Amino acid sequence: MKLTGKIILITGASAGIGEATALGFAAEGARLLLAARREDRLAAVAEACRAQGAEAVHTLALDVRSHAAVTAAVAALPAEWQGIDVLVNNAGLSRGLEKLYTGSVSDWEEMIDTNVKGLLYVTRAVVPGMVERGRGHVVNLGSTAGELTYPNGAVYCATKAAEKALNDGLRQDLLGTPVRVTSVNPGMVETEFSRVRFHGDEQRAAKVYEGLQPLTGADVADAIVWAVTRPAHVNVAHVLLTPVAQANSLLFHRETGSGQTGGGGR
Ligand code: NDP
Ligand code: 8X3
Repeated sequence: MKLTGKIILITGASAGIGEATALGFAAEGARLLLAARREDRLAAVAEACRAQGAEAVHTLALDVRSHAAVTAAVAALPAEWQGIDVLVNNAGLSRGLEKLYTGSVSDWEEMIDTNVKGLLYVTRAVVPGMVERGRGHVVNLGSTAGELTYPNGAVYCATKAAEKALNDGLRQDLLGTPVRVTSVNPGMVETEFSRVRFHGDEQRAAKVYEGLQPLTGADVADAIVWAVTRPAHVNVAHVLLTPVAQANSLLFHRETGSGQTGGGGR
């Protein structure tokens, strides 16, 4: 599928995987709707996307945790931006790495509100239009964390297990329409993810990637653009990609030692 002129909405486009995905689609000549909370960062990504070849870019300052804000933002899109062809549900985060029985309730709420409810709100606002127009593709960001729970990460893992269920359910519910649904499930990707998880503790974040070569946002963006550019009759259901030094969400090989288990180093 060619992407020239296609409208792609990416949530969480101000950093990391979302930013790289925006640049990946920009290089294909798409029209980009970039959403996140940090407007200054969105403006910089928009500029880079224009330079990369995007046909047009429109930014949306949006907190996906607010159902009212999501609904209003999608309804208020200028007419020329209403016909969204591809939705990338990428906005998400982890907070904390703690035992479930002593974890922070506000961290849990932030993860569930963003990763599960935010994904639902944006999907609910955008997908009916795709069905009406008879075209569309939803790409959801899952994770190795949704396939196998790791110690101290149960709530984040649960949000990604929910993403897997929602991805599969949406694909079933859209059967009989031409709208496609894909889950892209990366292992460790070095972005702002761990800094956010550890509430800005840079040293702790850097330790997560010590001794192995993690994925980059661009590696994940490649998989997303690939899934979206398959012929219209092909639905890529799941893509699982990890660094070579990661077997699953529990098992890594770090150059400083042999294989580690138990989520060590996160
Ligand atoms: P980053 O922290 O680098 O980027 C997260 C993006 O999400 C930012 O653009 C942030 O923008 C946005 N975001 C967070 N909360 C909200 C919100 N309430 N409303 C709108 N936007 C929001 O992390 P990644 O790029 O690594 O993560 C992107 C997705 O990939 C997440 O769903 C994550 O779970 C998933 N993932 C990440 C992996 C990794 O190892 N990094 C591996 C597997 C999956 P802003 O703060 O400006 O709102
Ligand atoms: C992010 C990957 O393993 O750091 O989903 O949780 S992990």
